[in-house]
Amino acid sequence: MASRLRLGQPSPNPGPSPSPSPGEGKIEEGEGRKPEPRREVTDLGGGSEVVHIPRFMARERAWELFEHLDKRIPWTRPTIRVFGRSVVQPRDTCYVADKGLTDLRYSGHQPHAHSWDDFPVLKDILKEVHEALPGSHFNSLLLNRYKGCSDYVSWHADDEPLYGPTPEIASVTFGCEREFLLRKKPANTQSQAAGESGETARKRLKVSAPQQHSFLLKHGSLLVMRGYTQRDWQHAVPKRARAASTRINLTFRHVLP
Ligand SMILES: O=C(O)CCC(=O)C(=O)O
Repeated sequence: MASRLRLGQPSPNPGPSPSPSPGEGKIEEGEGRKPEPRREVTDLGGGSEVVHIPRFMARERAWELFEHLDKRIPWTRPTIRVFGRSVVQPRDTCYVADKGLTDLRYSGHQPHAHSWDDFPVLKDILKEVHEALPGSHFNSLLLNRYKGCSDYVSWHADDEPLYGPTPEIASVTFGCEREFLLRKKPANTQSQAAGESGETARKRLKVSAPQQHSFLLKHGSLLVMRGYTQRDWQHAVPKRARAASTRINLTFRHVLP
């Protein structure tokens, strides 16, 4: 199908503009502006927070973007190191970043940093994300493509030092909806370092199972992790038998200068 994407066109649903002052937030009928999409804020405690905007982007525009990204992004499926073994990463990926930033490296893999200038569409989406999240300044983007139910991302935190202690990570979903899980990092990391599993440590210490949250990330949604979420929590997109079609996910991040 030919892409009907009109580059540089403003979104029909551009999201909220910079923070309203007190009393300014209410949208009056007849003003000709669309109401801001609903935001669900989950306080995870301890200075960690998740903001979920299920209808961040209008459906039709999100499908146009899906088609475009699916075809035009130079997706690769790299080999990474997990627990000392080389494995093919269970999803496609691509990385885009400002010039001159510290290189990203994860699981023994250093992705090539493409230029934003090669992908005007990604610049448009970045602009919309910045408008929805006043004060944010994302300068890099990790894209993921899950080609079906067997593609996934396992439990991890984006706690690399290049993102700093309290990174804000904004994640936009296109296509097949998938479950996104968050679980509290095990309290006793020392016993794990000593070779004891989290489960064994929990039993020995009579600690209950970690707190967990689940979000259904739908087509056109935005999910933001903030504060100490990367320090104190892990996240995952598990395999799901019913998630048969492709999902594309864009995670915008700020690499420290
Ligand atoms: O696909 C997602 O929603 C999450 C991706 C993710 O966890 C990551 O890129 O670190």
